[in-house]
Amino acid sequence: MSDQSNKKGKIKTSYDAESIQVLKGLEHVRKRPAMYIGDVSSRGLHHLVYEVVDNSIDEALAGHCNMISLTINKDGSVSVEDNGRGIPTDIHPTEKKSALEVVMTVLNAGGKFNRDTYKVSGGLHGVGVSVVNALSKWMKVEVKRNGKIFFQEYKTGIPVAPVKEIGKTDKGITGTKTTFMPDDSIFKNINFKYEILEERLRELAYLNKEVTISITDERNKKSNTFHFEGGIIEFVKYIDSTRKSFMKEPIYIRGERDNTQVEVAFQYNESYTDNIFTYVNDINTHEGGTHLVGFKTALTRTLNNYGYKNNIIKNDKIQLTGDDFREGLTCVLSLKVPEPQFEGQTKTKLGNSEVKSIVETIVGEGLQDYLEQNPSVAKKIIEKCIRAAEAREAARKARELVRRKNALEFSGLPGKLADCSINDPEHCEIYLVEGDSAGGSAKQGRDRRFQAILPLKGKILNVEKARINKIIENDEIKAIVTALGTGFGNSDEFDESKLRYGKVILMCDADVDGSHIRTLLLTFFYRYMREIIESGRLYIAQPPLYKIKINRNDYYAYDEAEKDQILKKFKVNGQSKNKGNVSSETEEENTEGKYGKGVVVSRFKGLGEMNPEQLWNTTMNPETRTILQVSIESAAAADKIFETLMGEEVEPRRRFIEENAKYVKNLDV
Ligand code: 0RA
Repeated sequence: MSDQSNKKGKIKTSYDAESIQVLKGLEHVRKRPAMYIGDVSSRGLHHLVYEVVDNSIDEALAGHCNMISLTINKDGSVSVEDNGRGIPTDIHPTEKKSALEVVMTVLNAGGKFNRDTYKVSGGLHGVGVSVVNALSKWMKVEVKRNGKIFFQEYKTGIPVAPVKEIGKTDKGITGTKTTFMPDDSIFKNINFKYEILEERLRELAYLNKEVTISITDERNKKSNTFHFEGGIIEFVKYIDSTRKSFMKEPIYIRGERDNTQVEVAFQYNESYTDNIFTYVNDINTHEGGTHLVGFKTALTRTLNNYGYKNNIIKNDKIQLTGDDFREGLTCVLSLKVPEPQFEGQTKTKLGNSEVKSIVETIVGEGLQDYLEQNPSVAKKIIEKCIRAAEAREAARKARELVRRKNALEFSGLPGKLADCSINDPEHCEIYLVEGDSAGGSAKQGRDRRFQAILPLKGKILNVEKARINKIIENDEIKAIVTALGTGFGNSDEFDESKLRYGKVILMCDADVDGSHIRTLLLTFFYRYMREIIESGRLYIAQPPLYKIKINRNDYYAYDEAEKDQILKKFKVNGQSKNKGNVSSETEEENTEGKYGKGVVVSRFKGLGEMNPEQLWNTTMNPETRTILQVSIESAAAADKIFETLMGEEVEPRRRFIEENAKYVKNLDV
C-alpha cells in the first residue's frame, strides 16, 4: 500500500482506486483461469477444493487446528470447515475493510498475514482462496471468532454486502467454514467426484498426522473419516497393503536443518519395482527433484558401505547400482520447505539445491543407525539388493544376445510392425493395437506415411510379477520395445532420444478385456518407460461405442449420453436403456420397428468389428479423432488398480472387487 492511502482525505479516493484494482484482479482470473488453476477441466475443478483445504491445513501446521471436514452438498456446492483460529475479521489497517473480505477478494492477500507456517508456493497450489472465489458463481464464508459469528457472501468474487455479525457462539469455539459453487460458465463440468476428493484427503491425513479429516457426500450419503496416528509410516503400509514385506515395520527417519523438515518412511517388499512418493509441503512432487536425489544418494551409499563393512557384499562380486538398492522399495518422503521452488513441466519438481545435502545427511545418519541396531533386517535388505544386481546382470546378457541376433537379421524391427514411411519421429505416431483383426483394419485404414501399427496378441505380461530378465523374454514386450527403439528399464538402458515416434497411442477395445489390456500396458509404461508419459507422448485412442445409421448417414457416438443426444437431435424415439433396441455390428437385428424408419443403432463390440474406413474416420484421423493424453497421475492410478487386482495378496483384491464391483466396467483413466 502506498503511504498516500493512509493520509487523511485521500482515503476515499484510494479506496476506490483499490476497489478497481481488486475488480481488475478478479476479472483477470475469470478471463484466464488456466493461469491460476492449470485448466478448466475436472482437474482444475477439483483444484478449487484443494486450494480451500490447503488453507485449513496451513492452520493445522501452525498448530491451531485439528479437524477439517469437507461436504459435497446436495446442490453440488462444496463446504470446507475447520476448527482453527478463524480468519481475522477486524478492519484491515491499510485496506480499510474487514481482513476477512481482503483475504477472500484480494489476489495473493494470504501472504499479507504472516502465519509463520510453511507456505505452499509455486505449482498450482497457493494461489489463494480469492481465486476460488472469483471462479465461483457464489461463495459464502462463516467465521467463528471472539465469541461471535461473522458472515459474508460473494458472487463471482464480489461481496454482496459488507461482513456482518450474524450471531454469537461460545468464546472457545473458533473456526472457518467456506462454501462455494463453481461457476458453470467457466468450468466444462462442475460435478465433483467423491472418489477424487476422498483420495486427496486420505493423502493429506497421512501427511499431517495431527489432523482428523472427514468427507461427506450429501448427494448419496457416502462418507469417510481419516486420522492416521502413524502418519507416513501408515502411508507406506497402505501403499504396500497388496504386497508382502519381510520387514515388520517400515524404517522411519526424521530430522530438521535450516528450517527444512525431513520425514521419510520406507520398507522393502517382495516385488521387483519401486514406489517412491515424494512430497514438499503436502504437494506430490511427481517429477522428483533435489530431495529425491538426496534420498537416493544416501540410500545407495549407506547400504553399500554397510554391506561391504559387514562382508555381506563381497568385493569380487558384481558392482551394485542405485537401481539394485531400490528394487522392491516402497517409500514416502515428505518435506516441509520454507521457500520451495517448483520447476518442471507440471511444476512438481523441487529445485532448491540446498535441499539435496540436507536430505542426504539426515537420511544417511538415520539409516546408518537403523542398520547397526537391526543387523538381521540389514542383512536381508542387502541380500535382496544383491539378487537384484544378479538379475540385472542376467538381463543385460540376455539383451546383448537379442541385440546380436537382431544384428544378424536384416532389420531390428519386429515382423508384425507395419512401419510408416516418414522418418522424422516428431511427425510419426505408432498405434499399439489389441488383437490381430483390429490390427489388420488399422493397417488398411491408416495413413501409412506417418502412422505405424503394431498389433499385440492377447494380454501382455504382468510386469509387476516378473523380474526384468523375465520381462524382456516376453514376445509382446520385446516387439513394443524394439518398435519404439528406446530400450527400457533403468536410466542407462532407456534412452528417450531414440524414440522412433512422437506419439504412442494405445488402442484397445471398449470392454472389460480391453480395459484390462490397457491397464497392463499403462503399467508397463509407468514402470519401465515413465519418461514417455512424463513428456506427454503416451495417448489412449477413443473408439466409438455406437454407430447410428439415420437415413443412409452414419453417426458415431462415443458414449451413452452422446448416443441419446444424436437420437434426440433427429427426433428418434426409443429408450437407450433397453438393450434390446441395440444390435451389435455382427448380429444386426432389425431395430427399425423400435427406432422408426431408416434408423439402425449398432454397438461395436470390439475394434475388430469396424472396417478400415470406419476405424480411420472415427478413431485414427488426426483431423477428427479424440485421443486422451495419459498423465502421470492416471498412470499411477492404473498401476494401483492393477496391483490391487493382480498382486500377491488375496484379501485386498477381494475387498477391492467387492467395493468396486459396479465400477470395474469403467476402469478407465
Ligand atoms: C490469517 C491469520 C490467522 C488465521 C488465518 C489467517 C486463518 C485462515 C484460514 C483459512 C481457512 N482456515 C483458516 N484459519 C485461519 C491468525 C489470526 C490470529 O492471530 O488469531
